[in-house]
Amino acid sequence: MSRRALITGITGQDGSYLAEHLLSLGYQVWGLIRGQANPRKSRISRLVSDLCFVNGDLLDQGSLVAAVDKVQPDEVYNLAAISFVPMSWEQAELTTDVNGMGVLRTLEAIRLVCGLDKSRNGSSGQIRFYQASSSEMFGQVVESPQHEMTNFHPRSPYGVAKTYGHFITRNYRESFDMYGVSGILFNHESPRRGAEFVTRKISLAVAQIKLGLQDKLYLGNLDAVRDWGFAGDYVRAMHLMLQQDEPTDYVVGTGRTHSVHDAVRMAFECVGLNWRDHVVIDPGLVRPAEVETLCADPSRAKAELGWEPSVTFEQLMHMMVESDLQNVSRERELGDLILASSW
Ligand code: NDP
Ligand code: GDR
Repeated sequence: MSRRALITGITGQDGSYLAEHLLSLGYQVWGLIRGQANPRKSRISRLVSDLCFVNGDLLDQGSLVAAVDKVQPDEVYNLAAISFVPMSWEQAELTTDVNGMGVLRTLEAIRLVCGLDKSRNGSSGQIRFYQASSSEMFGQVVESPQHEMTNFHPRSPYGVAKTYGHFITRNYRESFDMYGVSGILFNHESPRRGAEFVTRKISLAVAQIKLGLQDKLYLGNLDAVRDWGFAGDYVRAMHLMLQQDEPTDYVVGTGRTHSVHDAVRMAFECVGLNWRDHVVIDPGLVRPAEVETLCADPSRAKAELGWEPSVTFEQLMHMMVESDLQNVSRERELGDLILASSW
């Protein structure tokens, strides 16, 4: 019988890539869907006939118990979150509830369902749990590059809530002998990235500017430095983490850094334009507490999982600009332009 995976956050960037990856490995893939007519279900429309769906919300404990009980998964990937950092200052309580308490609720749902089902006794009957932890937990860095033992100093309500999710996953592993791991993933992007995040905001604006639909791109801190990779590579690491004999946490990133400034320059170069003619700094887009620089040390993931990234940052920006040129051209023909982010 094929293995069964339950993915929360399946309509997000990572959920869509992970679903594709697990389907390609022969898994039966279930996605947790919330709301009545989820608008983002279109992101996985090409997969809909291959997927199964179950209703649930990370804010609702009962719905999670019912979902886990119905699906009886071998593996649960908790990718659901409010994932845009600036939003977490505007809706701090909601962010804490979804990104922090939501992890606890998912762990409790697994514990309850496993506890009720006597056939799940022993490690072979365990439901394995993956938590989407984040490099934002490092925040104001005390050492570089950052590895699994680096101390956390989160700089946003998002980072603080993710840190709770990280530690409660570790605590359930230690307290109840659950198979739970956290992937501390650094920024990863793709043509499916939400339009608020800086790489996609840039690639979309470059396409609109190239096609004469926009002239200026407003950005915040161009000096911020990140370790950016390709989302398709990172979901492979998530799956590998759950296949290890012993559960432990892993840092996943490329070990290479670029600034927002580099991203802007590369994206405009892709279409033969000079970024200086179009980019405007908007102080309103600078964050209340910025994470200035992050760089991964993925040595453990490379050594123990055999994981390697396959896409360079240059290739990633190129891929995103090409994709948005096609998207914007198509939308222009349909008279239905993709809305630029106001963030
Ligand atoms: P997205 O923002 O693209 O997707 C977030 C998903 O969470 C959506 O499917 C959304 O569903 C779902 N969601 C939000 N609130 C709830 C809720 N209350 N109940 C159930 N589902 C909910 O994020 P990514 O795919 O980029 O990221 C996946 C995870 O990885 C997130 O947890 C993020 O914080 C974390 N992460 C991401 C990194 C990155 O660089 N991408 C790096 C490190 C960590 P809906 O369609 O209903 O809104
Ligand atoms: P981040 O990603 O906050 O690192 O979180 P984002 O792309 O939003 O910001 C990266 C850096 O770019 C700077 N920046 C801008 N960012 C945005 N969005 N818009 C701008 O106009 C702009 N100008 C400069 C930011 O200040 C920041 O320094 C992402 C999310 O996916 C999280 O969920 C995840 O946990 C982390 O990556 C790892």
